[in-house]
Amino acid sequence: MPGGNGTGVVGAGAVAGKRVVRPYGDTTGDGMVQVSFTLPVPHDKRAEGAAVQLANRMGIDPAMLVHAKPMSDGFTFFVVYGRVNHLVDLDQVQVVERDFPLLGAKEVNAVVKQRLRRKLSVVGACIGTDAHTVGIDAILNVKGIAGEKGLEYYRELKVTNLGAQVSVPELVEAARRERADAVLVSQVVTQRDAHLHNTREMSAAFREALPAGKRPLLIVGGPRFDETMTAELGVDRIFGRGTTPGEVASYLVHALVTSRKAGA
Ligand code: B12
Repeated sequence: MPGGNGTGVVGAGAVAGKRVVRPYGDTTGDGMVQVSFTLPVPHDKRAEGAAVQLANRMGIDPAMLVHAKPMSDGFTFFVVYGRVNHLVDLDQVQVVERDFPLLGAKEVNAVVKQRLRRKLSVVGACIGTDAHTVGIDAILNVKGIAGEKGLEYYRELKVTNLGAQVSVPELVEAARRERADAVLVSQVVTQRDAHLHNTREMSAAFREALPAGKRPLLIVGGPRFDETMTAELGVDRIFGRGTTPGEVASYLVHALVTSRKAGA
């Protein structure tokens, strides 16, 4: 790693004993970052000045405008490079770490067969108006992703993939019909926080339709979710970009079989 000193303290300005980092651009700890954004203004000198002013207000000082390109009538795209003085204390960073073991397909099948003694039923869909099915298909369909086969490949999992633009009532109905142990929902479009609204609506509908203990495990995924928001969204787990089917299968086994009594 550039500038790493092996002690966990990286970059100039580090506070003794703390794992503190600042961005690296040309030299260790110089704090240099690059940001890009679009402003709703035609490309001219004033627009470039506005981009620099915005960057300054974001804490980038000095800010160098390195790229400006008209996007369409009345819009300009900018790239700005410059220094920030912010530090990041790695010990204060909150992320969701994987808290379950990663299992292979054979292990997943064996645990489900031996301990659940029936197939584990999974129902998946893209809800709302979202038609981005590539992500949920990557997790559910046999073709999978990143060299891993999807959940349909697992002999002891019964997968029902409802596809795109499924309404919440349709999803709840399918979950009942399939006696779903887990419901997997994908949300890719985040405009106006659609993914958050849709997820809250979905979890509320399941809470209303089924009593606690009869409710399936609720899992949502998509590239722009904050994995720490499970309680706020009323779901059991959130998976972000780069998720693989193996991680999801392992989590299902952990949450539904090994960490609780079968049938509970
Ligand atoms: C392909 C694509 C489309 C295709 C979708 C085809 C299909 N059948 O899916 C088409 C052309 C239909 C499309 C349409 C639109 N799209 Co589009 N699309 C994309 C694109 C290029 C790739 C998305 C993708 O397939 N990624 C690959 C998959 C494998 O990754 P993933 O979804 O992140 O999934 C992984 C993880 O997130 C996770 N995961 C995802 N879901 C789930 C669910 C569970 C349960 C779990 C466990 C894990 C999980 O696991 C997956 C595997 O690792 C993105 C841009 C981009 N590069 O990301 C834009 C993008 C998503 N689209 C966008 C937009 C705006 C649209 C449209 C609104 C455009 C328009 N004006 O018409 C429409 C909306 C259509 C609709 N009603 O939803 C925007 C969204 C912006 C935003 N803030 O929301 C993006 C980001 C492009 C952009 N930069 O503007 N799109």
